[in-house]
Amino acid sequence: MIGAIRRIKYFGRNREYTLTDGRMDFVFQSNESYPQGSFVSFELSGAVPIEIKLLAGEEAKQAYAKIRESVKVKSGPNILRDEVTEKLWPMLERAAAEIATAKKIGKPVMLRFHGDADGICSAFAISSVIYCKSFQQNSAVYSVKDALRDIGNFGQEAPLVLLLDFGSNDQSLPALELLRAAGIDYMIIDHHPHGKNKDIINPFLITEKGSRYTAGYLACEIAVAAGMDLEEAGQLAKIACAGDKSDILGSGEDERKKAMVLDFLAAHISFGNNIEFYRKVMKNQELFDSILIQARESIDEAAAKLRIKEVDGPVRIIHFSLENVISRGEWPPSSKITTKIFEERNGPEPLVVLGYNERSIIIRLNEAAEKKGFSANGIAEKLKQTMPDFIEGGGGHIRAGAIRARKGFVKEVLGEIIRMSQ
Ligand SMILES: [Mn+2]
Repeated sequence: MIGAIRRIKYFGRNREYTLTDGRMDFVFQSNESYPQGSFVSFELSGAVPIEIKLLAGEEAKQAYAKIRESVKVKSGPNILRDEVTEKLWPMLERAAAEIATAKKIGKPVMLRFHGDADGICSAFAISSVIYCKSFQQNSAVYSVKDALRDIGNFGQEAPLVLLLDFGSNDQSLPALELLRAAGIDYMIIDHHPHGKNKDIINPFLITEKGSRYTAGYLACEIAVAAGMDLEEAGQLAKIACAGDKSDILGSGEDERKKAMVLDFLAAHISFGNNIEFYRKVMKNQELFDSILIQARESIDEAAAKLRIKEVDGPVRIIHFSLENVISRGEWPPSSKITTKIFEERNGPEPLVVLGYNERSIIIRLNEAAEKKGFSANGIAEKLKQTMPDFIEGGGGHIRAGAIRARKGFVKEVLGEIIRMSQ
């Protein structure tokens, strides 16, 4: 027969193994070493092994496929049904089946989640259906260094590595190739524009407006299919969407507060296995409230220090340097301060708000400006064409986006945006 080693208990030098063939469990004892999550062909007489053989390569793959067939997941999508999520569903369902299978066979799972509210919600969702090790990732790239660490962390066991809310870009490819070479499966659940890699779970494979379907939302759909409570997942997905300013689930003030607290925590705790701490904070009302107050106060304080300039025209432009009020990677981030000023100044007249630091310009604009034909991603695209030497990247949505300029050229780019808007 064929099965997977799903659990190991140690008794002195002896071990008790639990095997599953997908339908039934078998228990046997042995002092031989079989890694958790590995596949074996076996013959038992009661609890006594007659023959156990570790399977590798093609045989292991077949054994995996056979067990996966026996795994059932809930059909969906359950949290949000629209044209995009219907098309995404086969991908999400496959992901749920992989996770449910990993759980069934005791395959170790490792999460790397992006260090913001959306990334944290993704990790909350997945870790609610399967035990995982989890690490916060503050870079948008899965680096060779990360991959080597992950390969090193699991000796004989081949884990499933999940990258949440990052990793679709081409810069992550060399590291992913290393994982493959080491026989480690990975899954990328992301909603950032992707490069050559199509072996990802990413709404950009379906639509150009993919970023609205945040990683946290996707992870919640997957988790529901793999057994997470639907109501709980629906709430979590709303926080993820609030964090990334997506309106697909109609997130409200309560979710925005929670997202703000998660963003604040992630900015202060740079990386490590802190998902349980984040969970604790969310359940401790007193701690939560005081963090929320601090998070908001520090944004207000930073906003009060700005020297704001205005340019009147068909759209009013408000711009300010963030350089003296932020420090890179720390709270409050440029985006939150710019949003704060935008919210203070927003009204019925067309308005574009530009907050800039050394390398980037954050853009926020209102509905009236949108009606006049302005869009943050449109401005970014235009600049990429008109001043390619000055621009490193940029994009976003209609009403919110950012542009990365080459060092020393931010002022020129800012000037060009103002000219464009006159
Ligand atoms: Mn995100």
